[in-house]
Amino acid sequence: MRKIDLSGVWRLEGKDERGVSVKVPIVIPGDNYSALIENRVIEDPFIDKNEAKSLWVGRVDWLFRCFFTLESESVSEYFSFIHFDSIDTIAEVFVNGERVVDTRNMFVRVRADVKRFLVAGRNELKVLIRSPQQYAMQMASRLPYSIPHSVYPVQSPHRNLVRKVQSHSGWDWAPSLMVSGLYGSVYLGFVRNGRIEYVTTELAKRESHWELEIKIEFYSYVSGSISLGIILLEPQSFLAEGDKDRVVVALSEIVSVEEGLNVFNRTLEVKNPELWWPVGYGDQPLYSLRVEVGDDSVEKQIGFRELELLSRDDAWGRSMTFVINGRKIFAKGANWIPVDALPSRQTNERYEYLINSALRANFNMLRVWGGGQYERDVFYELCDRKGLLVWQDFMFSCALYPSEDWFLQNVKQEIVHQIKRLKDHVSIVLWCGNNENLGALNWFEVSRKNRDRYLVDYDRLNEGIVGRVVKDLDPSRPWWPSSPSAGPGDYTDNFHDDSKGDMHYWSVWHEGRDFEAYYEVIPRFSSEFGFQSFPSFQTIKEFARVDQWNITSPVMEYHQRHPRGNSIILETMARYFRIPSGFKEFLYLSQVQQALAIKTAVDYWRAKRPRCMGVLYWQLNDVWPVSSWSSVEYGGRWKLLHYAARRFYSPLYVSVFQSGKKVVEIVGINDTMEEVTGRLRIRFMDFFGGVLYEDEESVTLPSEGSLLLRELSIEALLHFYEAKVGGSRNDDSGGKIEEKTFLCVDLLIEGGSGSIRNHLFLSRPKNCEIEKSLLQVETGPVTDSYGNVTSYTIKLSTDKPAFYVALDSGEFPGIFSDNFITLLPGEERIIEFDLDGRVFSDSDFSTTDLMDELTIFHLRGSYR
Ligand code: BMA
Repeated sequence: MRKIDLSGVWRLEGKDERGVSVKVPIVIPGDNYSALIENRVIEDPFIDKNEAKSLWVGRVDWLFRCFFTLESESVSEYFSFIHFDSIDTIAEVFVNGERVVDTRNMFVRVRADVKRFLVAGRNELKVLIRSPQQYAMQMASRLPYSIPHSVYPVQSPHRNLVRKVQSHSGWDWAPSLMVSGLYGSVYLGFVRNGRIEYVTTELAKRESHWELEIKIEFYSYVSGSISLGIILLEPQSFLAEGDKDRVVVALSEIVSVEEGLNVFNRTLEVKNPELWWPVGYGDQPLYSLRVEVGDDSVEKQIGFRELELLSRDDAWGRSMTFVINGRKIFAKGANWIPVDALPSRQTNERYEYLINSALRANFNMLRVWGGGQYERDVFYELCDRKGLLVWQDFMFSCALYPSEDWFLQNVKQEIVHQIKRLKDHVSIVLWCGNNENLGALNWFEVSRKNRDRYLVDYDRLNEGIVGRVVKDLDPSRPWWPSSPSAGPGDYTDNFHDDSKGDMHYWSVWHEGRDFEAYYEVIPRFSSEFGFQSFPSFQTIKEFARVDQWNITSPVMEYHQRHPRGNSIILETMARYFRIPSGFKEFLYLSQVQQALAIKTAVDYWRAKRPRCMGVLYWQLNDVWPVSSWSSVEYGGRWKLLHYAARRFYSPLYVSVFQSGKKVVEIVGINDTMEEVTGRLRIRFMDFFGGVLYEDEESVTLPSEGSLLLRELSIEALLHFYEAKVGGSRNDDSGGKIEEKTFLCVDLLIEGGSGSIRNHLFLSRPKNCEIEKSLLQVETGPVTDSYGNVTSYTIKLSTDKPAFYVALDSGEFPGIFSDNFITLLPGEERIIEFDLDGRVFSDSDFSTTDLMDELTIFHLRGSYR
């Protein structure tokens, strides 16, 4: 197929709310907000309170216009069509003034024949995009009864009536930016006979081979015969350098086609393919499939793997376990929201960075959450290549939705398109109907009063359209009705049920319960739970001026979209910690608190494997600079939670917790496929660094399981203290023993493959009489063979135990090899600072620069 790529600089035209006309250049693919910022019509909405001044952009219509030139041959000798990956959202497309096609859904692909509208020479293309907010209001006024949705501090109304990213309208972590735009590719296609609409595959394992069923949908402009070719190639990674592509199977034939849509089904036999595995379990071989029909072709990457969602009655209720190639996978990861509130800023580099960050923190799964977007191709390609499993929601969230025909028919096109587009991505392991819509039936007065009516609406959409299309088009992939839910056929609200299905356990955040409340539930699969923190000082500096550097300042509160967010952070801090002495310490401690909350849950739930088989916290990333539940800030800085996640998600891990009883449990966790031996070192210490009790023993961690290694009674620990230090447990010289001591547990893996440390306070940190410590820091550069500085080492030591030691590289973006550390006297920690993949020559950046920018926080240093 010949393509004329229409991306590049277009014109954007509109009128602001006062009727003043705006005409600016816009880069396509891209969105109107980004063009208006670029051309200084509006100020960057991520800074200060500028968002409020830009809301008019979503209330007016916008015209996207470009010109292109065609040779007469293209016009006369080919059939031609226009293609848009995504038009956001309510739009009409015109070629040379003639209306070509309409669309009302940014999640469908738009293709339309244009041959009769094109001329040789200069042509004009216009896309008129209506105000999404006005459209939503108009549709709302036509509804027979109200259909509510969750509402956040800055909110565009009736977002549930527009098929656009739901969080564009504002969320409890997102600004309200009702963007319009054209995303992905925009091109004109020229073909001699017809175009391939979709190529999709189904894999089936037979006794001696695999069957690869290929379905080709070909839209033909003519009737006659045409060539059809299919070729499957070995994964690139299997080829030695210089090898030619190795053909696994190929076929080529002449087929006859009728004008209109033609469907061809072909089955290839593949003997002993190399299996695709999630990260940590094996490799990710991808076979290339190429299909050619006439002069059009499609190429995709195929992975061979078996997939099952084990949902079986058992002693605890009903399981929810992903099984891949026969292996039960403990899923670890987080929820994924869009990379940026402004689509123009969703660059491939940022996808790659975030996915690498997930992998570096030992994730094996991401949940593409239903209030965001079906992700861009690059996302799924990276997940396929790197072995990151994807839980894929359909894009409905925290709302009730209409079940009228105009809406259902629109949604149906979307679901059909997205399944055909995505189903061959081997990383996707689940289709999930929506986020929290089942639960939302209980959120609104109207639906509580008339649950029947709204439940019928819910079911018509969710099972009648979404679920049915999944079962028709992708029968071998598991269908999960909603997150959370107890599973197919169950319409109960699963928020508080840990016996079956997936669970969103929000009691610690939304209900203000203690972190220990996590010990009250053992979800079968925890798909959401979270705790907020502030972003780093560096990120705050990018949106708030110096007079706003206070957590209750107007700008700081503006960049917090949970109505009680900052209060919850503060109130929790007062329960667990001593109030920090300054603004930066506040930010630091909020991140410690967040990491501790999530770690409490993960330490416990991982220890409960196989009852619990998945943990995905809320949320990996941010769409703008904001105080939120993310572990990676807008801009890419890792919060302390992300460093904590790297440790608490590591395949070999030691959990330490006191779940209510007067006993500390030490549990070894091994997610790998091999038994592992190591040494367990337990130290019961005081805050001067004195060891009150010490024990070291060999341990064996069985593969793919968890094992209780030791139980230590608090009573016994108190005796050790009394025996060593003297005095009684309630002496009047100052507090209880629990407030003067802590436990430090190290798991040293045999064969030098590292160690894991965990520590436990026996009382809340604010009660602990932690001694002031003096931390020593030395830095030095690490160079590559060309003398370029690629990273830095930071040597840390202390004279007294130091907790939650956190390095902050200030202006320099980068990732530390370790952070959020428990440091004991007498030991030295060498930490590498990786400049985020960038190579700096000595002149750009030096040890002194790093020393100047480096700040070290630790718990005792955060208060006087
Ligand atoms: C969950 C999510 C989001 C929300 C988050 C924090 O329920 O599904 O809707 O942002 O809680 O409140």
